[in-house]
Amino acid sequence: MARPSQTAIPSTLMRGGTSKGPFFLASDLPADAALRDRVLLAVMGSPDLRQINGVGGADPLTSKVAIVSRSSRPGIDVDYLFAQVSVDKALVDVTPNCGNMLAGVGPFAIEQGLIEARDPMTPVTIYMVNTGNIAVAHVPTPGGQVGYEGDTAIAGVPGTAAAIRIDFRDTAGSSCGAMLPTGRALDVVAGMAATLIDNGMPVVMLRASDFGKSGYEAPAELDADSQFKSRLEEVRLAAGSLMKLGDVRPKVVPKMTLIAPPREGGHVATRTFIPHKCHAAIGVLGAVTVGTACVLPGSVATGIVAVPPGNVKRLSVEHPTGEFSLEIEVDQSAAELKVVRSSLIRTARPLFRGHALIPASLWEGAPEKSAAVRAT
Ligand code: NQM
Repeated sequence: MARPSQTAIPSTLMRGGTSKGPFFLASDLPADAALRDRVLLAVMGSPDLRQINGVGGADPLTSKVAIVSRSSRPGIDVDYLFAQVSVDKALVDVTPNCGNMLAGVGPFAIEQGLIEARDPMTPVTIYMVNTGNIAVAHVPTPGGQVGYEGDTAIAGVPGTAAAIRIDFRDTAGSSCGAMLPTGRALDVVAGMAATLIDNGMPVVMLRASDFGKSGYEAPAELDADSQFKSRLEEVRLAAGSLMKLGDVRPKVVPKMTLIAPPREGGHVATRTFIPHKCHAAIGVLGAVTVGTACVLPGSVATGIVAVPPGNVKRLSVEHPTGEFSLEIEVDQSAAELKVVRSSLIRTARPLFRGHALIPASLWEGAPEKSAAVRAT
């Protein structure tokens, strides 16, 4: 019998928040990380600006992959590994997390039978393998089935859907080892005043006005300014080593956020680079980290953000397509501000269920499943 020319890997294409990409069970992918990355590049069609030979959407926000498995860690339901697949380079970066794809993890895990749904809501405790942090997603499961429909709108996604509340408890220093990797709320990096911070996502927060920008420009306008972009990259590379991230040239962290005074009734206006392209909105953990920097005494946000009083701070982070609401609970009893919890709302939806196909010459499939899942 002729050998199949394509290997079929079970997958669900999902929208998670304002991102989209294939979700896989870890057991359906190669265990070896280097081979797994080659398989993911083939699935997405990278490297290629149009990702024409794969299912990637030719944008960093739609060139993402979630890999999920049942967890063996005490108190944890599932493990979630996020992979950012570069569009135009043969690179897969598992350094950062993605809080948008995270919104799809609970529904996917329930529908794959990794956890049993309760009625009317199932809390799913997720270990985020990239950073070693834990999130609890509250998935609506009326009648024991994932309910996707609802009346919650999130900026950047048309229409409404069921709300998934996500709580983070221990995200400080997720990739940098400490919330403030330099020990300071304010640094000068390559000549620019900056707050280097990591509360779930390494972020370099800068004042838009210091770059001669208003901070309200359209993403395309900022992306087209090559002089500004190379200056931003200069700051990013210098910040990377200060943030204990090493040589960040091949990495998608730290993200770069320009801030300006709010002008839509929120607390701060943002333009975020992830890290080379301006985000249409803002990432989830990116927003949590920017929000944390905003409430941090002495940060670059001083004089720009009016910090709400009390320990539970509700913040609205303005971005190019709307705003991102979050709640940050802080403990201000010690000399250094401590974040106790961050919460936010996302929505998610499965878009397509089936198999992702890759050339069998690259990988012949998981051995115990190969007969069942290979396509001809
Ligand atoms: O910050 C984009 C996104 C993200 C990541 C990025 C994210 C997060 O919007 O948690 O969600 O920062 O590359 O999906």
